[in-house]
Amino acid sequence: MKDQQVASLAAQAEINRQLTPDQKINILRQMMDIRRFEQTALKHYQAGGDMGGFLHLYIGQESVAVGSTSLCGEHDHVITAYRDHGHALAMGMSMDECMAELFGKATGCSGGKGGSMHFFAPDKNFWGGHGIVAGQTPLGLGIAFALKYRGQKGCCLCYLGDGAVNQGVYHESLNLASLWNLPVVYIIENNGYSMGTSLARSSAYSENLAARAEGYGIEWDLINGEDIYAVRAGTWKAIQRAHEESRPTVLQIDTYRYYGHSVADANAKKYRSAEEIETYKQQHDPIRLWQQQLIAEGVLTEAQAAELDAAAKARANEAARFAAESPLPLESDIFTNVYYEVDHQTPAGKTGRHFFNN
Ligand SMILES: Cc1ncc(C[n+]2csc(CCOP(=O)(O)OP(=O)(O)O)c2C)c(N)n1
Ligand SMILES: [Mg+2]
Repeated sequence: MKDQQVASLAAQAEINRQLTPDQKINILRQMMDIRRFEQTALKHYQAGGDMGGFLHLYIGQESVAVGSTSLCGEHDHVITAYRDHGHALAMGMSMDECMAELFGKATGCSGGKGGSMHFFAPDKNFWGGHGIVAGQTPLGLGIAFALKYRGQKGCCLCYLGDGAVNQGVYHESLNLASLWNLPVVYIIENNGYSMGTSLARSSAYSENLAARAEGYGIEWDLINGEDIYAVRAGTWKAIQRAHEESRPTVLQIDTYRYYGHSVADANAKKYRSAEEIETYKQQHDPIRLWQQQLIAEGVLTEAQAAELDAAAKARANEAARFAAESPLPLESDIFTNVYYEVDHQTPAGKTGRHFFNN
C-alpha cells in the first residue's frame, strides 16, 4: 500500500475538492451501512436457519465500491462478481430487499431465488452479482457496447478480483474493449487472495496486475484502496476517459478482506496469519481512516460518527426483521423469473428446450 502522502495529494484532485461536507459524510454513511448490513447478515447466517448457500463478505473493502460508485452519473453502470453486497447497496439498493434476498424471501430483490451472489437492480444501473469467476467481464463489455451503440455518454464499471485476472475471458474482453473503443472500466479489487491462494502464488508479475492492460494498448493505474480520495481521483480519470474518448481503462485498487473467502471458509486463518488480519484492521481500515479524515477536516465530530454508526446498525437490524417476517416465494412461482423463454411462453419455453433444437 502506498503511504498517506498519496492520500493528501489525491485530496487535492479537482473531483475531491468539489465534494461538499454532506457528500463526504454520505460516503462514510454508505460504508457504515455496508459493514453493519454484512455484520448483521453474518450473525443470522451463523445462528443457522435463516440463510442458506454462500455468503461472501465485503468487510474491509467498502471504500472501493463506495468511492468509485460515488462518481456514477445517469448512464454509468455497475457489474461485479459474487462479493456483491457492497456494490449493490452503494448503487442505491435498499437493505430490506437485499437482506430479504439473503433470507430467500419473496420480498428479496431477486424474489428470494438468487441469494447472496445474485443481487440485481437494473433500474439502479446495477447488473449483479455473478458467480462464475470473471463471468461478469464480457457482460460488462456488453453493457459498454450497448452504451456506445445507443450514443449514451456513460460507462460500465466492471469489478473483478485479483484471481479473476487469470481467466481467459477477461483477456478476450480486454482485447475487444480496446479494439472497439468501448467505455468500460475494469476495476481489479486486489484483496491479496483468491479463496485460500495468495496473490504471489496465483499470478505472474503479481507486483502489478493492471499493467497487463499494456498488451492491449489500454491505460492503467494503481490505486491505494484504503483512501477514499485516491479511489475517487483514480476512478474519475478512468470514467472521464470512457465518457470523453470512449476508451477503456484497467484500475488495480489494493484492498483487504477481513473474513474468509466465504463464511464457509474453514481455513480463513490457515493461509494468512491472525497478525496480518489484525494489522489491516488496526492500521488500514477504510472506514476508520475516512472517519478520522473527516474529523481532522472539521466536517464531523466523534459523536456524530457514533450516531451514524448506530443508525446503520439499527437499519440493518430492521432489515433483518423485515426479512424474517417476509413470506417465502410461492411454490407455484418456482419457474418464473428464471428463464425469459418460460416467462414469455416462447416455443422453447413451452417445450423446455431452451438451448437445443432437438
Ligand atoms: C470459473 C470459476 N472457477 C472457479 C470458481 C471457484 N471460485 C470462486 S471464487 C474463487 C476465487 C476468486 O478470487 P478473486 O478473483 O481474487 O476474488 P475475491 O474472492 O478475492 O473477491 C474461485 C476460484 C468459480 N466460481 N468460477
Ligand atoms: Mg481476491
